[in-house]
Amino acid sequence: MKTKKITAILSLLFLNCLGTPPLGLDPNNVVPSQTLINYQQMELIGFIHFTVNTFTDKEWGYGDESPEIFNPSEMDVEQWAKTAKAVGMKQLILTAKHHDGFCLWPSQYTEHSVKNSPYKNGKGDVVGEFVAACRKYGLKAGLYLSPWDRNHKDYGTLAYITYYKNQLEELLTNYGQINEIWFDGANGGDGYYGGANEIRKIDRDTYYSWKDIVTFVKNLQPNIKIFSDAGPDVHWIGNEKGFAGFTFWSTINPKNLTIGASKTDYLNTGDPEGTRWIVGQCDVSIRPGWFYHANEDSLVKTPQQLADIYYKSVGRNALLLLNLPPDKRGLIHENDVKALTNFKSIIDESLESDLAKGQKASANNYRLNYSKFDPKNTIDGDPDTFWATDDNIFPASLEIELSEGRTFDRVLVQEPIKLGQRVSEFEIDVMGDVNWNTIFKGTTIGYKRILRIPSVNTKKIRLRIIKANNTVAISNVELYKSSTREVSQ
Ligand code: FUL
Repeated sequence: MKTKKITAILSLLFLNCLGTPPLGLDPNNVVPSQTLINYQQMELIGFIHFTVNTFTDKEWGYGDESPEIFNPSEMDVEQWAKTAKAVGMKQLILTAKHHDGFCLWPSQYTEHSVKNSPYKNGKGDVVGEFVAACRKYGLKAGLYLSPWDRNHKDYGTLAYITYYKNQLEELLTNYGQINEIWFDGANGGDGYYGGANEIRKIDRDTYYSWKDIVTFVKNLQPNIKIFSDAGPDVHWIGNEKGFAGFTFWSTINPKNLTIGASKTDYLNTGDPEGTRWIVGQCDVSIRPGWFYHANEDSLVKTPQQLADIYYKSVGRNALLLLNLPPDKRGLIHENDVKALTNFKSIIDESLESDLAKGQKASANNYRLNYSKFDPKNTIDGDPDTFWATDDNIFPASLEIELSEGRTFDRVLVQEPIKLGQRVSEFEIDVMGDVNWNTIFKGTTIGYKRILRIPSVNTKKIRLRIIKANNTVAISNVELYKSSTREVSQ
């Protein structure tokens, strides 16, 4: 023990002499910006799909709809924000324009918009009302502007790109701060196109000049997060079921990505060799369709299904973007609200009381034996403090001893991602009568990993990190007993 202390003091002096920050731990080469860390911390966000499709009962409008049909009877944008807030969402993203080209704001560049609808006698601006409601309820606002436009006569030519940029400029200058812009990958095909009624194909790699559009957007809103299946800030998870891969890296290689044509498997797992930090986002609708259809009122996902999706997205180091499509009244339907309320109670009950907090934590090693890296930091409830080992300690083993035997079936683990994502293989053991039993074998952790394990009663649990791409650092370990209303997976 004495020698350990002396070594620690000598190392401290040595580091200080070198001028290295005392007791530092070097970050990985690829780390997220603070803006992306803040973004990831939102965890749960919502999507609002609402347009002419809501009134025509379609998923993809052809682009020939009359604006006259856009006529919500009890429109209440604040109900969307209140519903999102109540379930714990931190942001909403609205389809300002879907593939049909109909604009929910009175764009000066087209007649295909709310300004020619009966809604508020053409004086309405759903984007403006939406942004105001988000602000009022403390939510960030995001906008979806479909690159594909089945209404516009120039779609497929350069003139349309100018139109698209003009629309981006309207949206990103007239409504204050927009936290996210969503570029969908669906592109080109048949449409109205100003009456041409034909098929138009575009070259996904070159048509939009995405690089220019990204620069254009960032010039208008430097803090905005750009979503697409190629990032550059947030990327699609590769499916519309809301599931990130069992292994999921927040790092990825942009060279392997093309907006509208990235490989879905690659998006679903990320890339341990990735050269850029791009946050993963899992989009899924609470109903089978993205838009409201009365015949899907009985097909709203159950609270248990939503909880499963939550564990496979937020619980796998990604964000969950859950779609809540308003109906013809302009309201999120009662069935959806009910499912959301119950989903929230289930998650709250399941992750309510952390059995590890304030118990005893020890490790086979901690960096320089210095308190900044003490294993206790994993159970202090503070996500900014962490346990770290000396270099090249594998397995790194963290043990939590509970004051009495406790039953739990959820283990939440976090890495301090400001240092990068490191862990690629870990195991969870619990102490049986005499021996440790391995109850879970995992791969990645990242910002947050929530493991669903068979219910176990024990006094001791151990997290063993077997492989990582750098020195092990873990910020948080929490233990929970799930709600009886949750179906264990
Ligand atoms: C897809 C679109 O085609 C759907 O209509 C929906 O907007 C979904 C979120 O993205 O690619």
